[in-house]
Amino acid sequence: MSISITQDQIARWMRDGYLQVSDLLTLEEVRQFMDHEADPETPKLRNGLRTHLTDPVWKYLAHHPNVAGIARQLLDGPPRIVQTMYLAKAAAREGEEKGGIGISLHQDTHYLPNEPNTLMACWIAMNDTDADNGGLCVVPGSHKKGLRHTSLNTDPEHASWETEHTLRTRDGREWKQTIYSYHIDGIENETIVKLAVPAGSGVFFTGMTIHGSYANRSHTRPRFAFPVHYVREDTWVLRTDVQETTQVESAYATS
Ligand SMILES: O=C(O)CCC(=O)C(=O)O
Repeated sequence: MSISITQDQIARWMRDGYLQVSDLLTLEEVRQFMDHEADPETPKLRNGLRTHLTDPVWKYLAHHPNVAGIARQLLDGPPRIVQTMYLAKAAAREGEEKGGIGISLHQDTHYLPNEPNTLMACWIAMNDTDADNGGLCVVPGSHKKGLRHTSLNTDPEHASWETEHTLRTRDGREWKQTIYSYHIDGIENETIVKLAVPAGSGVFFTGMTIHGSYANRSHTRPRFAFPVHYVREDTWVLRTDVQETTQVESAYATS
């Protein structure tokens, strides 16, 4: 029997732009994923942001009825999988202040333009995560204030990158665009909520919700997370590398 969310949870999602849900995965499912990642054969199954097409364990998570089923409820329609990622952040080494660095506070719609904008994520904790080990941060209500102005991140607290992508509209217009590590200026510290998300629990957030993370400052605890990004089936994703989305096979368990 898969988990489904209540009207009250849907109202909170609409108000806050995110929703934390407990026990999406059992601890056994979390353990199976972590064992799989530790297997030296697993990297052969990698396929960039589309590893859910080539790795059966990633596929299982992206189609998981608790994850994709709740995405279906929140999107009010069938979800399609856009991308999957595994974000592992090492603990700080002895004598060092920080381990794995964070991802600057951003809105995913900047990274994954899509029309109509139905982009959402489910960020699943694969161990106990919180402010100390570089857990997920969100700015509640930020999804209601439009796409924010961005600059290139230069803070060593957060990763920095620039990648050129091809974008294509539904009617075939095509252009190149540099996608970079977006930094949103002017976010007030007190509006940032640092979430504590235990292993197997997850956070759903919209493509417009400002979120990100800071460096891992724990000297004993790494941080592991598996985000899956979905759009509703009527949506066109502009980036050609992830334009071909995947129909969810098991989401219908909750409908
Ligand atoms: O886990 C993190 O550090 C940030 C995750 C994130 O930005 C995302 O899943 O879109």
